[in-house]
Amino acid sequence: MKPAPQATAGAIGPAGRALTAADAEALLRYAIQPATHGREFCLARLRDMLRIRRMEERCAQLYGEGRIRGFLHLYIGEEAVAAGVMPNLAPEDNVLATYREHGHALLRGVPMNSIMAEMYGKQEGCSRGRGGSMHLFDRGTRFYGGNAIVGGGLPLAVGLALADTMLPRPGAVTVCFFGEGAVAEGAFHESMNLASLWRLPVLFVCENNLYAMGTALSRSEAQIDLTKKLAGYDMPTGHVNGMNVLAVHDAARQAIEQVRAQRRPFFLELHTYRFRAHSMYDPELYRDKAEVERWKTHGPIHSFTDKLKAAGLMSEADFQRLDGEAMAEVDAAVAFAEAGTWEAVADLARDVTAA
Ligand SMILES: Cc1ncc(C[n+]2csc(CCOP(=O)(O)OP(=O)(O)O)c2C)c(N)n1
Ligand SMILES: [Mg+2]
Repeated sequence: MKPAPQATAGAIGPAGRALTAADAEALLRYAIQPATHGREFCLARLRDMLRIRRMEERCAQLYGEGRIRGFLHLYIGEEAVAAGVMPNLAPEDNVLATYREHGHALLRGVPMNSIMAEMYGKQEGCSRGRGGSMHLFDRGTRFYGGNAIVGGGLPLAVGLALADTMLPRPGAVTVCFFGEGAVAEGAFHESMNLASLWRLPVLFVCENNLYAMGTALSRSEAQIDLTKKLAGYDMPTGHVNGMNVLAVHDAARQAIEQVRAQRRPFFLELHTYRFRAHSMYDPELYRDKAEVERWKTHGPIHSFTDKLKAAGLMSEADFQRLDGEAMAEVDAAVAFAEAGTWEAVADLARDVTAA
């Protein structure tokens, strides 16, 4: 059978060597063309990113105050990835992500109230307070986690897509977000092989933020052009600037249309960067402050805001309105979580089974 065409929308990125500062600049210069997408669409994407950003900034604050405990991995800096991919999905599609999944859950439609209550460990949370930050889960929106295991979502995505193929649920697509650190896992290679061999409708979205905890990709992988790894699995690939919400959207739309129509997987690599530490316990000794600052100058929210204003599609008043709405939603979610209830001690063994 003739191989599927490769995604070409903004296909740029490093090839087989460490990402240099010049590469990063080239990635980030990829043109944003808001006018072709229209004012309402662009404002909706900005709103999506602001909702994630304001929610997570408050989570960081609440963590410092001891209101949220356990692990907390922030997506700040990477919002354009979830905000670009998610609008392309239909209600019947499945979504999986990692422990850095607050933004994915939110944009998939999990209410901010139930996300915040889950962060607190309250039983009004989407996982009844038993999952916490890393295990957001919501059957209603087909958001199948949240997974603390690196690469853990990949075999689950293959299983969901296999079920959709066998039931069948024609037309349904599974989208699995994961970090570039997962490519070092055996489960990654097993999942890519089976998804391609069995022609399963999965979009694999690799969020390449260049680091897996403190390990730079170029220190752990012989081949850092990740799309090349997929040649071994005969899987079509694309890669695009993950700091540009419109570039992400267009590449994801093309990829999802292809997965939906051809019923075979696609690997989409998005070049992005996290602005915060890996988790709340990370002294960040593995990267220069200057590198972080350089990426911050291309932050997905303010660079998009600047472009929208320059294109005459948005005023400062529009921005303030969107931002104010996001902050009000966060205030309400925190109040909801604070007023939530702890699970009764008598219930603790519920759903626990022993063979
Ligand atoms: C199987 C497994 N090995 C190791 C860990 C410890 N660990 C947690 S996060 C992480 C780094 C993963 O990096 P990446 O996949 O790039 O995602 P990012 O955190 O950058 O979003 C590691 C090694 C784990 N959770 N699971
Ligand atoms: Mg990473």
